[in-house]
Amino acid sequence: MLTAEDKKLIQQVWEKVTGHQEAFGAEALERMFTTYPQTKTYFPHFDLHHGSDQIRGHGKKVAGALGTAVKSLDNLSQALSELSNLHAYNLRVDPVNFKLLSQCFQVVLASHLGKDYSPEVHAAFDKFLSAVAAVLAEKYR
Ligand code: HNI
Repeated sequence: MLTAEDKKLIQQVWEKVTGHQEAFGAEALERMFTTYPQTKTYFPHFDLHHGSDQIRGHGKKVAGALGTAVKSLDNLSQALSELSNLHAYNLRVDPVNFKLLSQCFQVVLASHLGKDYSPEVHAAFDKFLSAVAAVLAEKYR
């Protein structure tokens, strides 16, 4: 459950991401593919070389969806419903992978935002990403 304070911190940190969605999203994906190579199996149709158009394009989509989620903190299930259907019924991404991408996204934030990614912000953003992952996985059964 996100507290009012969590929500405030999440919205504040997202303001700092604005303008870097594509770069941050792509870096998170590249970190995931490098650190957890098994995740590459979901993207056999992608050029996974550093900085490829597909990685950048997909990074922008993923970060865009997170931005939508930030705007809908009080009704995440509704806001991400289509995406939840897609991941559960079409893509069939094993939910363990959501944690991996979440972790990589947090490393991106920590390395770019430095001091602004304080322990309190980290804790709030971690809760947020867990909530997003829970919604993306809720249609699996
Ligand atoms: Ni995910 C497509 C958002 C986690 C594999 N994913 C999308 C799209 C968005 C998105 C947005 C594009 C939908 C569209 O085109 O309509 N994905 C998210 C978010 C998370 C996430 C917000 C978690 C925070 N996805 C993951 C994970 C994997 C994953 C962890 C696998 C390791 N996603 C995919 C694949 C596609 C995808 C595969 C289709 C890509 C394509 O373009 O073919």
